[in-house]
Amino acid sequence: MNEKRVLTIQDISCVGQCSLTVALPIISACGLETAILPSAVLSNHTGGFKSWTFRDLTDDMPGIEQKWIDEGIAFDAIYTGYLGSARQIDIVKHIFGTCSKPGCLHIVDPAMADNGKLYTGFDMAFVKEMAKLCAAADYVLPNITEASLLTGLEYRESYDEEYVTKVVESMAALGPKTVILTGVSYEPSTTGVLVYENGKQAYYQHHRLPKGSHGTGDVYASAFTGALMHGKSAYDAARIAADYTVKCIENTVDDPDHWYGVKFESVLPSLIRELI
Ligand code: PXL
Repeated sequence: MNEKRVLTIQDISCVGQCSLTVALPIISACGLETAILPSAVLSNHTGGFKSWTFRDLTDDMPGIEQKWIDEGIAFDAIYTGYLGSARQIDIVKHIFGTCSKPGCLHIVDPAMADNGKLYTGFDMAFVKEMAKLCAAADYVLPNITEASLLTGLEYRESYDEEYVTKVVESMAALGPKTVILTGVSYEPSTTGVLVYENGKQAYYQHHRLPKGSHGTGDVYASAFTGALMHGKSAYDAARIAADYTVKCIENTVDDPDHWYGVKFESVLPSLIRELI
């Protein structure tokens, strides 16, 4: 009766273990009804493949939204990831207004950049629009590259706590209730997430594997959403999602052919045990 219904809006990269092919199975495995709104369809993601097809679904979104309004369909949480166009962001904000149940949680992963660079296909006009979506969110989950772009702060590869504090405070000043800054690493063997809420910071540090992996931001945000919808605090959800993401990477690093994503499927039981 009381099962929660989550909507996730992001692209379908048909191959590559990211965005919807990660979010739908992970959130469903957390025992939550999961609806999807694809923002675009790509043959494969843009991070390391030679080329890809890209079908922008912006024009389909208002019609889908209208059907849901007509049917009285609304959600307990809306989680957004990679969006296909700057124009789409306005539509997503509109969906926040029309398809949210009272108390609906709005979780925005501004998936658009990493390692100091925007992903292929994005520009500063998109970043400007994404900052507006972050303002409408309860929870935002940027990495340091995304947060620096969104706030106009200088991007730094190495940094101290003072810089990170400036980053989370500037993100919070955009308007979201809670900031979860991912990939905060002060030394090579560890990394972590910083949760900033009500003016207070809490850092969860964990083991850092030597190899970065594609799609881990999506795995992280999906597990975070699943945990949050089980009533976990932002900090506990951030910790559970971090532990799960580390397990996914550990499960993948020994397989050099599996460079395009992480093998999240076979370690799902560890996430489910934390929640159910
Ligand atoms: O995981 C982020 C992501 C999502 N969707 C597409 C991507 C990427 C990262 O490169 O290319 C299409």
